[in-house]
Order: sequence, then C-alpha cells, then structure tokens
Amino acid sequence: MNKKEIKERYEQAKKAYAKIGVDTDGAIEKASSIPLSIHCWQGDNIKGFMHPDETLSGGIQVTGEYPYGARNPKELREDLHQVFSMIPGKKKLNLHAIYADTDDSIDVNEIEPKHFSRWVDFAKEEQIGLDFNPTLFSHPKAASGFTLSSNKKEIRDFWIDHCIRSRKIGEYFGKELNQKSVVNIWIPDGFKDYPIDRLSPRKRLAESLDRIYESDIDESHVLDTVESKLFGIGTEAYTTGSYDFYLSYVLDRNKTICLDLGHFHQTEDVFDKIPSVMVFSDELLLHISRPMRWDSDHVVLMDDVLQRTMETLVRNDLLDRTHLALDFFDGSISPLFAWTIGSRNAQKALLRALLEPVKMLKDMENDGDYNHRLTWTEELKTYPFADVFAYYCLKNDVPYDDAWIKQLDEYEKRNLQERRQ
Ligand code: RNT
Ligand code: ZN
Repeated sequence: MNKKEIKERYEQAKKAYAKIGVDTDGAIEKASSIPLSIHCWQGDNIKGFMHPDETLSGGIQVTGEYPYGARNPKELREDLHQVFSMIPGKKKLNLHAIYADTDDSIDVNEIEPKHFSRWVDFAKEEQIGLDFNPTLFSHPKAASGFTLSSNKKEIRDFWIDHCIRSRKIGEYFGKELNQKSVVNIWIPDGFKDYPIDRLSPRKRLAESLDRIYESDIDESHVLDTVESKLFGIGTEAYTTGSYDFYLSYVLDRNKTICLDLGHFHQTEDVFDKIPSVMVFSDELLLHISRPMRWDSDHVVLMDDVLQRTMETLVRNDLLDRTHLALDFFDGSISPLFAWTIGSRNAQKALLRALLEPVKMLKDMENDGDYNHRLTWTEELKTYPFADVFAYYCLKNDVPYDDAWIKQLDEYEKRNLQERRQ
C-alpha cells in the first residue's frame, strides 16, 4: 500500500470512529506523547559488558541459541538505532548497570555517571530519555541468593553502595536529558524452600532501602521504584521482595511500586491491581512482559492481557501517571525482531485503547445499561483500528506496514555475517 492509500483509509476510519464520538487524531496525538521505555537487555540476553562471562543468575533465564546479538556497546547502539526507527511514538531507553560503556575495568560498586556518558550522548542523538536499573544479579556477591536482605552486613553494604551509585546515575540522566529517570530496584533475594524466619530478611530489606534512599540526590530528576516478585527459579518458596512487602514500603515511604505483568500468580488479573494502587499512589511503573506458565519473559503479544492493561490505564485516566517499560528476553529469535514485535504490540494496544468511546461506555455503565456496554465493547473489536495504526506509523515516519520485516532481514543479513566472524 502506498502513502496515499494509507491516508484514504485513515479518512474512512476517522469517519467511522467519529460516529461514536471518538477523535482519532486526538488518540494518535496522545499515543505519540506517552514514552515507552525500551529495555536494552533484549539486545544481548542480559549479558552486559561489565562481566560478560558471568552466567545469568537471580532466577531469571534466557533460553535459545539464536546466533546474533550485540557484543559491545557500539553494536548495541547500532541495533537500538535500527529498532527505534521501526517503533512509532515517544521512546526511552532502559539501561542496566552492567551496560556501563567504559574502557576502565570496573565492578558494579565503582560505577559513576562518567561510565554512562556515551549512553547520554546516544540518548541526545536519538532524542530520548534514559531509565536505569542497578544490577543485583550475575555477580559473585549475589551468589548466595541474597543481596539487600542478606544476613551478612558486608554483602548488604556492597549492594547498598551499588544502589546509591545507581541513583546518582539516574540523577545524571535526568539532569542531562531534561526528563525524569526511573531508577528501578529489583532484587533476586529469596529461599528455595520454606524458611523459618520470614520476617528478618524483610526487615533487613527495608533498612537497606532506607539507607539507599537517604543518600543525597536531587529527587526532581529521579523516580525511585521497587519491583516485587512472587517467585524465581531457585526462590520458589519465598521472595523477600514480595508484592505485600513493597506495596507497604512504597506507601509508607512515599516511593513508587513497579508491577511486572509476569510477577504474579498466573490466574491473577494484574491490570486490576493498577486502579487499586493508584487510589493511594501518584505514579506507577509497569513492566510489560509475558509470562507463560511461569515468569518466562516471552516477547509481548497483542493479547487480551496487554489490551486490558492499556484499557485500564486509558479508561481510568491513569496513563499520565504510569511509566510504561518493556521487560522480555527471548534468546531463540532475533533480538531485533523481538524488540520490534513487542514494542509495536505495546503501541498497538495503547492506541487501540485510546480509540474507545470511554465516556459513552462509562455513561452506559452508570445508567446500569449493561446490554449496550457489552455490545459496544464487542462491536469495537471489528472497527478499523489497523488503518489508524498505519496512519500513526506514517505520521511518525516509521514503517506503516510489513515493510519493516524486510528492512530488519536486510539489516541482519548485513550485520550477522560480520558478527559471526
Ligand atoms: C526480573 C525482573 C527484572 C528483570 C530486569 C532484567 O524478574 O522482571 O525487571 O527482568 O531487571
Ligand atoms: Zn521486570
């Protein structure tokens, strides 16, 4: 399809949506303004550049033998640049501490803003913001399975120091790029089998977090978030950083919770936690992931879970208070395809949610007219959403149809040969 056809189709779709009171131009504008934080770690299966020979630990796993991936910061940036040009809308890049780009040989307790200056240059070129994560896994000091909640002071101190340094880096990102950097703490701590003492690790975690957040930074540049988890491989019986723990912590200490779609029982509706949390919290970080039977971090699909999550944010007017971040890693397919599929899906679901006649549906609900509420949510499923998405891509100067597949194939063919040498 050529550009003219895309525009014509859009005009038709616009009319169809206008009939039910939906402003498609407004929806596109809104979708374009919501940043999506794209995770760097899909690019190299969470190896990072600090100690790439360390095996991934902390109960998360990347499986697959796809023979491709960035081997250094330069290649990762090249890949990200390519991927960004396939994704409509506003973007941020989400970095982990182990992605420091420096010629010095440093450990995680030595990171400083200067080790990330090349990432800041890249972000400026790409006109995007940066988010940050301390890396509390894949490290000898995390080998016991405990970090901030360890019963050894020396281990806790090491990781507290790392997290304090991470906030400094977030502050640097925020200042340099003129937009808040989300600094998210996730720890792998937990027990494989039933612990006797379920309380002390959590008390230690609260104390460690307090020490981290006491450290002096300009908080206007950073949003501090903590990510809960139900279990991991090797921590099936108990995680110190459970949802109840962190939700209580953030509400008491005025911090922000991170909900990862894969970190709950598989039968739980994670999207329904959002409005509950937001009655009491100003902001929220969402890790958009896809669990399959466990926290498997599959590439995000445009499925019911994602759609309901986006609908919940739009229908309840929570988009502007929510930070959207991707979190998946599949080593069995191309990282570039994984990124692009997942990111475009997040954008599709977001735009589709913005194309609902929310007021009309709410009025029906308030009037007790459940016949029409159900009828319309079903009717909307066959509305010409695809034509609006194509136009959204066109406006953002990214591929509006399946042309991106060929572009990525060619990019891979060019680079794969070189990287296999
Ligand atoms: C792990 C968490 C965490 C990580 C990243 C790499 O279960 O989801 O967000 O995926 O920090
Ligand atoms: Zn996560």
